[in-house]
Amino acid sequence: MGNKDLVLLVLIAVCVFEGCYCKTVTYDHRALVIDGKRRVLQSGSIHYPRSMPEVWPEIIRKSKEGGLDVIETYVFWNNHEPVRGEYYFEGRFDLVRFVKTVQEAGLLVHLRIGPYACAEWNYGGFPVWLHFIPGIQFRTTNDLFKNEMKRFLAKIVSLMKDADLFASQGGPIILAQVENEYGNVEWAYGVGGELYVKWAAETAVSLNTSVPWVMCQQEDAPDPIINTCNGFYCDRFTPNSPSKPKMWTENYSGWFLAFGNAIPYRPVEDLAFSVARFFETGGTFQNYYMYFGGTNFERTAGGPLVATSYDYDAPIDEYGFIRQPKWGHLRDLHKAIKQCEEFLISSDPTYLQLGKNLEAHIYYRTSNKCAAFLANFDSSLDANVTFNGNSYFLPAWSVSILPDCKNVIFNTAKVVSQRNLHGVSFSGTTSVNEFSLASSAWSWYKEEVGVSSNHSFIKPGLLEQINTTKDNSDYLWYTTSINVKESIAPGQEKEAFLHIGSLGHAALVFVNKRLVGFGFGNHEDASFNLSEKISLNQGDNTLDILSMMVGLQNYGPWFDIAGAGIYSVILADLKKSSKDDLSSGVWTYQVGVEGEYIGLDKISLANSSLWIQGNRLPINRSLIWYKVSGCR
Ligand SMILES: *[C@@H]1O[C@H](CO)[C@@H](O)[C@H](O)[C@H]1NC(C)=O
Ligand SMILES: *[C@@H]1O[C@H](CO)[C@@H](O)[C@H](O)[C@H]1NC(C)=O
Ligand SMILES: *[C@@H]1O[C@H](CO)[C@@H](O)[C@H](O)[C@H]1NC(C)=O
Ligand SMILES: *[C@@H]1O[C@H](CO)[C@@H](O)[C@H](O)[C@H]1NC(C)=O
Ligand SMILES: *[C@@H]1O[C@H](CO)[C@@H](O)[C@H](O)[C@H]1NC(C)=O
Ligand SMILES: *[C@@H]1O[C@H](CO)[C@@H](O)[C@H](O)[C@H]1NC(C)=O
Ligand SMILES: *[C@@H]1O[C@H](CO)[C@@H](O)[C@H](O)[C@H]1NC(C)=O
Ligand SMILES: CC(=O)N[C@H]1CO[C@H](CO)[C@@H](O)[C@@H]1O
Repeated sequence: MGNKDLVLLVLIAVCVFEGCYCKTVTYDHRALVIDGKRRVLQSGSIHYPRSMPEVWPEIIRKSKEGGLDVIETYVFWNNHEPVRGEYYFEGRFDLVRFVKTVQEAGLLVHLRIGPYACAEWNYGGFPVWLHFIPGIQFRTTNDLFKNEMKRFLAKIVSLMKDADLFASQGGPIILAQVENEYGNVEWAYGVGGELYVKWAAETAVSLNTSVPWVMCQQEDAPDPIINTCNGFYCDRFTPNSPSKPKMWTENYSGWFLAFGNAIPYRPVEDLAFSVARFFETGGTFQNYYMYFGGTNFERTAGGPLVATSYDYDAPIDEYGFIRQPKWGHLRDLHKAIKQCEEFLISSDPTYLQLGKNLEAHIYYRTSNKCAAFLANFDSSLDANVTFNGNSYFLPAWSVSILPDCKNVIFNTAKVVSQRNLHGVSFSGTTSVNEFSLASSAWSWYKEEVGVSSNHSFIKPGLLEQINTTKDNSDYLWYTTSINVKESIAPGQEKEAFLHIGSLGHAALVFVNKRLVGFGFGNHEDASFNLSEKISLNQGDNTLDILSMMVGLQNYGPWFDIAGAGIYSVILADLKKSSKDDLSSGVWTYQVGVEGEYIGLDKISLANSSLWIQGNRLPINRSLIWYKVSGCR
């Protein structure tokens, strides 16, 4: 009796002294190894600035109930350091609070520090001031860039260390990422790119986080960095060393929405199939991109033309509601895989061919105790297979999970999870989230066409848009005048063609303050040409072009210098077949539109009389701001 008390006392003392949650995180060829034990982990992406801190606990709780073990997030450099050396970690950008919220829910964290994020986020998460450091080249072996990147990596690592958030400190962070999908673009950076990968790996390791680092989509990730797979399917992926586990860091639950594209949808049967196949073929860590997508608030959406909704057809929808049957079917899948965990971590899978496009993978704990995955990867033919002396029906494109090599507890194609949770029937985008769109609810403000003398400046030639706006606004006015010298009979107009070339993303063209054209690119290629027949008066005519960006480009080789805005304006005379290149003429510019200078987007002006209200909304004029507020 007395002895037992003593033992208990000693144990408690050790816990208090060392911290009960101290964790070591390493890896071997099968899995991440946490406190000496291999783990099978389900992870999901939730980006903290895409929702409010007030709702983080609820979203994380729903993720845990959905069977996740790990929450993954990027870190968003541009918002954390809006001015060089001035850091911001408040509100939606309170990274420490987010990581602690995950910890309080009892989940783990994969922190993708980058600092390149991509993420359909403005400029891929790079601060725009970086672009204006003379001589800088992003994501290659350029000292100016490397110094800034290293400084930010170190800043985030020390922020996490100071709050005791790494696993070794008793915190939830078990994994960190440096760079992001660089392997997809490395070819464009030549030898500089290869050296940069080595440098990024060494720099990350030198920060001594005590957790493993990963590089996703990076075949040449140097040891000890784990190279991981991103994609719709990752079952055929193998890491670049037999000492590294097979990990999937971006499994697309759907896709992001871009203006002009269809609303993305990925059936849960296919998503579940891809996940089950991954664990069947040796995977032990998988992350849904996204598990909760949320909203691109303010001007955080990337470009070109990424929408403000980042719903992603994810298991938790943009508003934090569970999306069925996706959430429930995946929860059931996670439970089934969890039941196989002890088998999955005990051995490599044994492969068995069961027929054409039919196979089994078996995980043995002992010679007669096993778990099995049976797969039919034929996209249209159902099948019956015989396994272990029993017959099983396998629908096309499906995996069955047998935690005892005998009983099927889950098949990816059989969705039994309820269709909705609230007793409200809805499909796709949810009706519960709609608010009144009655025209009487709206108010508006009419924007003047063209520059105002208060904010304009004059320059020869056409200016590149990002260099000019420094991303302080999506809008740039390009204004010039066209002088028609020849005499035109009274009441007549001269007809001409206006050819405009733009790097993107959209433009409205006005001649003598009247709208004559609208051009736009798309998410894949933001550039476009616009040709319009226009009518001119004798003497001076005004030409006003409102060039618009929708998010700074966030992806692709050298995306940071792709540029935007108008680069060519040519006036072609219909009769004389002569051309007048206005590109090198004198232009008047204005960064931003009047409504932005007034502050129409500010909540403080929500009830201002600047906003006009009435039953008849102006619907056919060129430049109108509209405002509505509502509650669900
Ligand atoms: C934009 O500015 C950067 C940095 O000042 C410069 O290197 C680049 O050439 C400019 N690009 C254009 C298209 O003017
Ligand atoms: C690395 O960090 C751990 C704790 O996180 C600490 O114990 C160790 O001394 C550090 N090593 C170096 C070389 O800084
Ligand atoms: C599978 O077996 C069941 C029961 O014997 C039978 O009804 C079904 O037609 C078979 N399906 C296929 C695709 O062979
Ligand atoms: C322009 O400046 C004048 C004088 O300072 C001011 O009265 C006017 O409101 C300004 N207009 C805009 C659009 O800012
Ligand atoms: C626009 O026109 C130029 C010159 O004719 C051409 O080189 C370019 O490919 C065109 N761009 C698009 C997006 O059509
Ligand atoms: C605007 O008016 C509404 C309704 O009267 C009120 O609830 C809200 O607080 C006001 N907003 C501001 C910024 O004054
Ligand atoms: C908008 O204006 C154009 C040109 O003035 C006209 O052809 C069109 O019918 C109008 N549309 C609506 C919905 O009023
Ligand atoms: C690795 C991989 O499969 N990447 C795919 C991710 O999704 C995009 C969009 O469909 C594909 O183009 C990539 O090939």
